[in-house]
Amino acid sequence: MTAQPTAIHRRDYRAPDFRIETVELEFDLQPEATRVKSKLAVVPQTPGAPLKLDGEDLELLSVVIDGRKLAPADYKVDEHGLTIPAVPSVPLTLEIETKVNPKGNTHLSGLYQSSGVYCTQCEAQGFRRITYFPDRPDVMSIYRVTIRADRKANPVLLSNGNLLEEGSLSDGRHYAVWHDPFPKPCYLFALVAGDLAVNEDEFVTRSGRKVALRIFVEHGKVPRTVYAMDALKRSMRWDETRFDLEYDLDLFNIVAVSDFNMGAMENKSLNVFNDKYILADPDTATDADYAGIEAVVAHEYFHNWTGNRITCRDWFQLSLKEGLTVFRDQEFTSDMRSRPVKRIQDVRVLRARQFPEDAGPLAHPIRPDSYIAIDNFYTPTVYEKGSEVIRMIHTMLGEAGFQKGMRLYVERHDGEAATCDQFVAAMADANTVDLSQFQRWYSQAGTPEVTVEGRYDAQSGDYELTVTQIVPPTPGQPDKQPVQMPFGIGLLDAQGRDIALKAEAAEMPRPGLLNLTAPKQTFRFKGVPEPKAISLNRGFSAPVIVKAKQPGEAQAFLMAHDSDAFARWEAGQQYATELLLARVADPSRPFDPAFIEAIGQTLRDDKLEQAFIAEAITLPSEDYIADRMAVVDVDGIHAARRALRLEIVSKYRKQFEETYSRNTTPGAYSPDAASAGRRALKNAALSYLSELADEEAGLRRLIFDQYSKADNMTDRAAALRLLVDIAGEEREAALADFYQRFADDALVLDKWLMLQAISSLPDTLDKVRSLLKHPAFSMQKPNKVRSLIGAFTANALRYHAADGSGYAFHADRMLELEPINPQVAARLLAPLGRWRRFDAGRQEKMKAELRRVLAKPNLSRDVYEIASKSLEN
Ligand code: 0A1
Ligand code: ZN
Repeated sequence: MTAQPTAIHRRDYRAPDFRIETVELEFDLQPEATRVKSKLAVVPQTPGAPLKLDGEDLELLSVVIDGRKLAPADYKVDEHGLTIPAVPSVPLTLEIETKVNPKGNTHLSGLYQSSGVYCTQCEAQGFRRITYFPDRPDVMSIYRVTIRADRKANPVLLSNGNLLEEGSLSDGRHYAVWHDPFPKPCYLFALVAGDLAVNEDEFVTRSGRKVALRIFVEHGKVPRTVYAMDALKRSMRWDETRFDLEYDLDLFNIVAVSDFNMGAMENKSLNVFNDKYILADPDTATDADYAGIEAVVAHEYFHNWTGNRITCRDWFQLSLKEGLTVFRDQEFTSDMRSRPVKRIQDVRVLRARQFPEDAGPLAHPIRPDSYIAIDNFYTPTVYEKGSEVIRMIHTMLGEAGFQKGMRLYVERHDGEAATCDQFVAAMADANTVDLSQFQRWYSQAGTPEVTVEGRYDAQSGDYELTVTQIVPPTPGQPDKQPVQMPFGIGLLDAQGRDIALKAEAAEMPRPGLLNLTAPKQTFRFKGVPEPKAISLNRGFSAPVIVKAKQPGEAQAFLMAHDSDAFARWEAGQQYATELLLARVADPSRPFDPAFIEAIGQTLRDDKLEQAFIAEAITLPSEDYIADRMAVVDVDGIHAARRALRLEIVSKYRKQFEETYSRNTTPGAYSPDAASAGRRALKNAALSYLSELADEEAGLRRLIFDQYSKADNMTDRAAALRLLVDIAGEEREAALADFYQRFADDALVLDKWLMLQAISSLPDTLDKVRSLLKHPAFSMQKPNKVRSLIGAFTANALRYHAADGSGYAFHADRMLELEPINPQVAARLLAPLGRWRRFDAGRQEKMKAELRRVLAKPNLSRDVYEIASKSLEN
């Protein structure tokens, strides 16, 4: 039995004992035996401290200090690294040679090959899989990198910074030398070598710097990089105008690869992307894919300032760069597209991914206190809740105040490795405000619950609002303190207009924005007309769960009249949730006609944008309903949601048909937001109509026709999404056709795998099982694993089959994947940890599978952490 992995604690942070001023790397690339020479200018900071370097899966060839080769007795090597006990306490030169195997590297961390292309992934701790080094983000160095490789197989040789030199070598090899003038932590190092095609463009910064832009992809894929290039240029301009941040080098490179553990990576001037977030054309990418590309290209570009120029002191500060950069990419999308629709979509994602995490065994604050494997903390909490926390600061300070804070943050910390506290301090100092209570958002996990009660006194005309908050206990944090939050509200009069509200500035710093700080607060609004309805958490100003009782009538009124678009959507979601929960509890209970009526009104309202209507008529997901139940009733939820959809479509069939044809506009596909909104609405209408398709051959034909005649992937995939739930010849014909059409397009086949895995049909697990053997699937490729196995675990109805077959299948696959790619296995294991939410029978089965995973000998730190915490908490 190997020792159990131990946790690293935030409180144990100590400044590094050694600085590394410069790093000179030389790579002699060979698929299975790459030699890496590293020459470090080491400056000791703590006299007498041993020199400890991280290293993993390396073959050490030699160690030289100041020109003297060390004997094996002079150092110690184990599976975690290299220690040199006695080093001079003056600056020294350390030279290390190692050998690595890129081709055999299935972890996709460090230096690996993806379809024959050499590439690296060093965040968070991949650099130690390339050479021995103090692998921590507060060690920042200037890098000079020489790459030597076979010219024919690898005409393109890239690393960070500027190209200094290139030329030929003997034996058909060539070389390139790169130099990055900006000091950086080793997690931002990158190297790419291979045979790639390129899309070249140019951007002129506002101060006149010409930047060469290049996107490298597989041969034949250049036409699919047009949208990504456009998104990159818009991102660069936007960061100048909105954040006053300009690009700082003469070139910016992006490389897209097919095998990648995450979405993309912000390595300095050499971003590496998962193909999924670069490649798009109308035939192969959906509107959602285009939006994802725009957001991720922007996100990685924005990291150049928030992440690279100012990086993290230690990995506990991850949200310093990620929460802030997500906030920035969300704002970018909001400025490019529809702000309310973007907000709705972000809140959907937060509720679908982050709220469950915050309510489960893996709950952690946006700045965690401990971890076993840092790779497990690239979470919805650190990213999406992290962004919500930044957004609250933005809401409280306003755009001008927030930008003042950003300027001070950059002025103070450019070129440094900073902390979350320092970010908040810059915001507070620049605006002379006290954010000390607000900082609890960084240390407390759990989603706060805010309860609101209103009372109107007809005599005095006073409206009294009592607001209480509790932050629920989470693993390791039984007692919580109240947090400060900006809470948007509005009272609507009988005509649906906002009633003007006055209160003290400390209570309501801006009209309609309450400053919540205490467990219980009462706000009084004097001399107002009796409100017809109250609008709460407008704009989703705080990432909380709101509990308020309003009659269905008031909710329907908000659905029709709220001046805040987000709250208008939210009223419909909350109303639907109540009705669905009641229906699950009592399957004979009818749905409120007022809700159905309000949906009809929304559908008819031609002042609303199409994308908004599509969101507003889409019922909350099965998972969202499940999160509101003490014990999840998977089948009951599925049945209730279908029943409500059926009732809606039965009443408004004609309107849905009209909506469908009105928004089916001929003409060339364009990915812009307005066109995408029309397609979203049309496909939402088709989705409602599909509820009748089991019975009506005509509707099945309509869906099949959309599938087969579509001139773009959005419409084709939307139709296929509906067909996979409808047993019959159309389903089989469409799936077969889709495979035929896209048999040699890996990215598109991911959709084919995913759609079969999320089907609600009873034989889904059997299908998924047989797809494991299909040539379109591979356990070595994260995109494939996520599309088939990850998607299946998100299929609540089939994954949670009462006999436990879904759980056993899941655990089996994770045990297979774990030795190949522990990072991805750990991420995909999380659904088993939700066992507390289910009935006793399912609980036992889920726990048994977790125990089976945990019992595997030599389990990776990554999987060990998720499995053990899932069982303990
Ligand atoms: N920093 C990247 C995400 C990323 C994180 C970890 C990775 O490997 C374990 C790869 C990428 C981002 O935020 O885009
Ligand atoms: Zn990021």
